[in-house]
Amino acid sequence: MTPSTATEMRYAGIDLHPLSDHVGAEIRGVDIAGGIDETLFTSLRRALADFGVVFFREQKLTPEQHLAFARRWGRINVNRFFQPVDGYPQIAEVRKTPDQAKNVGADWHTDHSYDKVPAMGSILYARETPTSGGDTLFASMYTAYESLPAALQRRIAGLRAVHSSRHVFGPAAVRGDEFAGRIGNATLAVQDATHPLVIRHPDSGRSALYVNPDFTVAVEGLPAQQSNALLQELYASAARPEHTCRFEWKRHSIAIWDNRATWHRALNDYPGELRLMHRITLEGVPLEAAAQRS
Ligand SMILES: O=C(O)CCC(=O)C(=O)O
Ligand SMILES: [Fe+2]
Repeated sequence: MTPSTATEMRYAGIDLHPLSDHVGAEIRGVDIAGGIDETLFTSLRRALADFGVVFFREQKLTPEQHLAFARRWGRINVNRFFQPVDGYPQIAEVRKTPDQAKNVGADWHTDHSYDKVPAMGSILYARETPTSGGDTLFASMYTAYESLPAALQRRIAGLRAVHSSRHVFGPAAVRGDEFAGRIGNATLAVQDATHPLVIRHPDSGRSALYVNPDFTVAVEGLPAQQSNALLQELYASAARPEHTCRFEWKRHSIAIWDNRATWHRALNDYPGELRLMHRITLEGVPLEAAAQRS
């Protein structure tokens, strides 16, 4: 069997265009609102498992159709901090208006890693995009792990890290009024959780790095200085361009990503313009440590 035949069988019914070697693929020829049969959905699941994030373009969706698509993937998780869309408590609004300077998700992160059972992923839909800019970057946490020197892989095997929402969404977070109306419920930012630094991905079984600059606050059991130095080393390595892809949104583009396999970061390079996204988040499962190599 030629590789292309194998690829065609693995992704039956979809036209897949990778954005980079390791992460991100655009899927063409799928009409989400028109309905997705089981064969097609199996191919989409495989594409997401293989690429960590997949993108579709020109999908005209009502909030109900966005919700129906999300329910195909799993149970919906309601984020407590994001402003919901009017009339749709399960859909979070990710908005930046022309007068606002800061955007949401500007630094590399994995959503909800502060939860004991972190969200599986999100489905982000572009309702309004700026004339240019506002791309989102994604990084593969599989290659972030696999590319680490063996000695560093051994060093982090078995370690756990503390993740928190307090310093980002809590009352003490220095936000001024900049995020008023966009981020709220500061008093609910009480979640801390610990997770392995290297997880066994619950679906693929592959080892993935699971720390991120926004929400990881410390490596358990290490003095602060060592913990910070280790995290900074891992972040610098993970964010290397060869682990990333970049998606240029157009109105009605939609992405689904897996938080256990990727990081993401939203670029803020469209001053004076509106960008409005709708996000539905999916429930995940508890995360286990990757098996340690002997
Ligand atoms: O606006 C984006 O591209 C992503 C923002 C973000 O971090 C999120 O929705 O989780
Ligand atoms: Fe995010």
